Amino acid sequence: TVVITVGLLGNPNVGKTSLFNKLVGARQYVANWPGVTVTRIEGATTYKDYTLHFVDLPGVYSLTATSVDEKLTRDYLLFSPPNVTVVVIDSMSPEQGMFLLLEACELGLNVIAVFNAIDEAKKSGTKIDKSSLEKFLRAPVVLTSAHTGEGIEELKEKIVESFKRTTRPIVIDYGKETEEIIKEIEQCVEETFNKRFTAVKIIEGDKYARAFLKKDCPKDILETISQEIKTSIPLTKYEYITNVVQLSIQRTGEALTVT
Ligand code: GDP
Ligand code: K
Ligand code: MG
Repeated sequence: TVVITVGLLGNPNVGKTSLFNKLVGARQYVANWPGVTVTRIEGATTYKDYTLHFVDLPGVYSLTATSVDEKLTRDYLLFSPPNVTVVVIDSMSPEQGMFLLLEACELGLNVIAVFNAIDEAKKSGTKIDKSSLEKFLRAPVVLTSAHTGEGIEELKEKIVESFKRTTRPIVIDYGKETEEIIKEIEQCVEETFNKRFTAVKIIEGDKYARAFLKKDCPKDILETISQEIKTSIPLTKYEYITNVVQLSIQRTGEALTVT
């Protein structure tokens, strides 16, 4: 059969492992990430003519690598990208997860957005407009519950569909001044998976991304990056997300009081 590799990406505590267990059942095993003692959990399930091979990735908040866990997840996505990346988002507080989703789309990964804990969202009166989210995020959206099993079969189907489709990175416009610096830095970056993504990460202060700067680039190039430019990048992403949430997710007063 054809094997489709699937990475489960998401913030900590959003239900990645619960979904993973629901998807693969007992067909799972534990390995280690190369060179470190962090466990790596993998497992497989059969769907139609395909074997879906899942990797439960360490939880992260962004694709900027500042810790070992973050670097493991990020390097896996950069250097051995899965065929499909499922970004798991908490339906009850989706903003932080959508931030990660947007970064995965910028990197150019083949992404599916999963809004999990839909059982809780329904109970609290939160209404999620799936087709509106799909329009703004330009990725398939599946609403799931790892507790009730809702959406699990649909997710498998969407994984196969995504596998058959090619994707292109989302390009966010960071504004004139920031875009000029991104272009300058891009000139100084070695040929990578996605030079623009690397340049953006360098501007954001990612020390691992800086390793991709060419040896002959002007020494003072990093000094031209002001704090304002640096912080404008995540701010622009959050502005975009706030707008999408406002247009696609309706939270009742009751939902807002849930902690
Ligand atoms: P991970 O850190 O992303 O792997 O998250 P876990 O799978 O460990 O889940 C974190 C917590 O959320 C656990 O207490 C789960 O029982 C709970 N949880 C996960 N998925 C769901 C869901 O779909 N609905 C509800 N109500 N709770 C969930
Ligand atoms: K939770
Ligand atoms: Mg987990």
